[in-house]
Amino acid sequence: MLVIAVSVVAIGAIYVLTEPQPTAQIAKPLSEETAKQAESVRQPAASPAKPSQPAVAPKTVQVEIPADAFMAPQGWKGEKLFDDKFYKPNKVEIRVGDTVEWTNKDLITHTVTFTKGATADSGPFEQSKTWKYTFTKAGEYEYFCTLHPYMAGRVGVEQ
Ligand SMILES: [Cu+2]
Repeated sequence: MLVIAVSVVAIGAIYVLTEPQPTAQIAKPLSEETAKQAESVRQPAASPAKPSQPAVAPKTVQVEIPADAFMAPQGWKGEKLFDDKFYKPNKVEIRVGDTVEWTNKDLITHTVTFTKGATADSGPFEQSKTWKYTFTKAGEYEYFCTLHPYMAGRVGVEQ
């Protein structure tokens, strides 16, 4: 009697262990089919977008306001001077979505104030402080320092 009871329990245990297997086997081909479908949906959408918009991660470009940038050039007649002495590099070429970060390495406070392409204005920022701006539209940008109006720089933004 005990032997029969043990074997009934054992058979029951085997049945419980083996019972879920058919379900797992049915599930596997289904998920493969779903993966194939997802792939075929993904492919046509990805290929037309590729040639016109290469995936380039947005970057941040550094521009420095060098030491002694505040010094007015001799014989200055009031014009804007696009020169590495003031903003270095003086012309930056970037893409839409990129950011330019200016760092003031001069002893004196300066500004980055746009006169063309944007209306952004850093306001005065001190030595070793930074200011950054993200360009969301293509175009030619110009900026200067309101405190030292000979200081000028450019940013070219491509699509
Ligand atoms: Cu300045």
